[in-house]
Amino acid sequence: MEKNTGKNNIKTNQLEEHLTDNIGKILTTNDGVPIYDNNNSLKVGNRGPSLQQDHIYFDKMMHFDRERIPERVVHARGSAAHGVFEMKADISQYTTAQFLQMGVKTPVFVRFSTVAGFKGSTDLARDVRGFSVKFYTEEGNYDLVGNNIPVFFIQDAMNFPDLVHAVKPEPNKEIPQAASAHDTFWDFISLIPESAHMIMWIMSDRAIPRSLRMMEGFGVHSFKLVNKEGKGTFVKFHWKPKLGVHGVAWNEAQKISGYNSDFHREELWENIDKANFPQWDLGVQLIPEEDELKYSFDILDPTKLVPEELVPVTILGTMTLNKNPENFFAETEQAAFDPGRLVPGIDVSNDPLLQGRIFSYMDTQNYRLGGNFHEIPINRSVNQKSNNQKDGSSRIDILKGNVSYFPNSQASGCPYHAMLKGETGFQSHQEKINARKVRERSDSFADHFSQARLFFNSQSEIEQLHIIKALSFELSKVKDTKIRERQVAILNQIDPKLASEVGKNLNITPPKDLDELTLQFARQNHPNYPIEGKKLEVEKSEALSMKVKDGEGSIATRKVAFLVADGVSKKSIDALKTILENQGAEAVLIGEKVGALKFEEGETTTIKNTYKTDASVLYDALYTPNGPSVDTLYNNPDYFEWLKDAFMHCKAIAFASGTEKLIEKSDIKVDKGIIQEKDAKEWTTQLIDLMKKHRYWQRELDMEK
Ligand code: HDE
Repeated sequence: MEKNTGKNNIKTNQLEEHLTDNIGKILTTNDGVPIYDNNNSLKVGNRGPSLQQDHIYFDKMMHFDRERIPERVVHARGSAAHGVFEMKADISQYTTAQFLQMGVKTPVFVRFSTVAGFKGSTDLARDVRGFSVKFYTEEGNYDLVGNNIPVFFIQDAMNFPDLVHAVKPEPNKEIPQAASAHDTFWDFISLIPESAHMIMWIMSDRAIPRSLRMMEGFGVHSFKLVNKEGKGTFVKFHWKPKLGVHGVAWNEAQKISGYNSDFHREELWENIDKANFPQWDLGVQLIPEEDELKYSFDILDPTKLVPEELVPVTILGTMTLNKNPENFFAETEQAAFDPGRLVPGIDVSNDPLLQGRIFSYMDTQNYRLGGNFHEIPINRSVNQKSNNQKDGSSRIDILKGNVSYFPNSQASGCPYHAMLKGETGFQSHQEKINARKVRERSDSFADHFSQARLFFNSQSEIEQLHIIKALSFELSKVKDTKIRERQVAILNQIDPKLASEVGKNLNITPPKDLDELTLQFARQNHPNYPIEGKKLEVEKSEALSMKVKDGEGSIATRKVAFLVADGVSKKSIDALKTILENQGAEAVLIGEKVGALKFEEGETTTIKNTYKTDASVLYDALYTPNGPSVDTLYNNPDYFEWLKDAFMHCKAIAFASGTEKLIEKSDIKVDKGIIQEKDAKEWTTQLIDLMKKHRYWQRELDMEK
């Protein structure tokens, strides 16, 4: 077998061999024939009909007519980047996987996505985010196709097409786009109580991330690591972002969708471009095979997580995204992820959702990209493939010789399989199974509410409030009152306070028991439903909350809007700008118009962003410097709109001395999130500390009272 050399080194990306540009080149047809005139089709006379013999026109137009491939049914909207994963721990006792050995650096391609929306939909939809990582390992490609939420809606792949049909735009009118707040979604969810845990996550701020760079990632299912003795260990994969986990406010998300529906995509691109390379630590929870049945939940059930208090996360290494794609279509659109792309040393568990995924992804890629999709540069393994396949649509590699079968003698028995020469290759974990063939669901999957409750109990006060508000928003948009009631009955099984708060907003008194229809559905899987679950080992789990602990957090890559107008004091700007920049944050001047801005001191600078082109929802904090600009801003209604939104979204808002009349005229109420230079010498430190906590959420709690 031809193997790549240079173990432990990042290999030349396969893409580079295929990169081209057109600088200095003549325009040609796809067959390389130079084109004389690229403006005019061939006609009979310069006003006459066009001719069918115009092969130059056909060459161009036929390609254009085929420039779209089917978009992914789910996860259609995505953005991606290249990077590297570096292993910094020794887990050789658990796995033989080459890329998981200490010190190995492996190139990766990572695609983030929303699930429900079409390819052109907004980034800020309330939705799960896909977090797919393709590791180009020396033993072939390994894909960890995960999400930013550690559990899933359903337990068996059989229900997946129905879940997706329910959340997608309703099929009669194709409305609403990229939204779960509609009847068919909640109809399905309210009949499937196993979705309760996932629903809590999706209604939390995890589903409206501040940035793709500020999300956790999870493999969701239990997988297996396999060592050289063939022993398996269950494993759950986690990605922990170095920038922390943060969300935006729901009202803010809706506004960002209007101001910049590419918000996440753009800021991922820009940060990589500016060398602010996002990083995640890869962590694992390892569960010995002997402990498979030890817990109150079934580790094969994808609607359950393993609390970190029970099995801590061990950090293995770090992934850095350091290069933007050169071409969206060739790379991001044609990237084919598949949880069945496994390498020796990693195997699947029997999670019925994962088992179903193994089929679906390959099938999808064959349909979307054709039977030789693995030859497309972004999908190629860095370990040369060598097998007997030669044919199929859009075949690129040309295999020499007359042999396309195994075993053969004509090609000296090549390619041979590993066992023939005692080499290593992929071997499935040899699990022993002795059971009947059935279409059934294990009763160990029947506890639908304990972990939903664990999640709710583990949230801070503001996070709980956001879940209540999100559920109230979504269910208010549902027109069928029966669906609303069915769902509130489910919420009541999770937590009576949650159900009564949501109920109040919907004018519903929470029903004590689950609805008959919900029970009917659950009993199809578990005839004795409801089944008393085992007591959960923990009542709270700190890792489930996004709350930033005191003394932690970072403001790196955060954007602070400096609200200015002609005459602003440069000194007042510089008082904060350098301090922010030293912490890795960015100061952006927002002016009344693009072009030159005059400072009080006489110099000028260039304004690129204005009160009208941007909005406060696109920034993490605001600052108003002083100078004669204050009088201009006093009469600018857009300025006050910026303040109002930032205040509503619980952002830190700072004011230089001499800007007090602006605060007085505004709608904002001075609280601990409003930082005034006149109040304290260390006002800049106060601002930074507040920004590290991401938001001054107490403001929202106070407004509720
Ligand atoms: Fe997927 N999923 N999925 N999914 N999924 C797809 O594959 C599917 C599930 C996830 O960036 C599709 O290439 C089934 C869980 C991500 O290109 C499709 C089931 C998790 C991506 C598909 C699930 C995911 C996909 C659509 C239930 C988290 C984006 C296009 C059995 C662990 C990959 C494609 C990318 C994409 C099927 C459930 C994550 C249709 C049948 C659970 C991140 O094949």
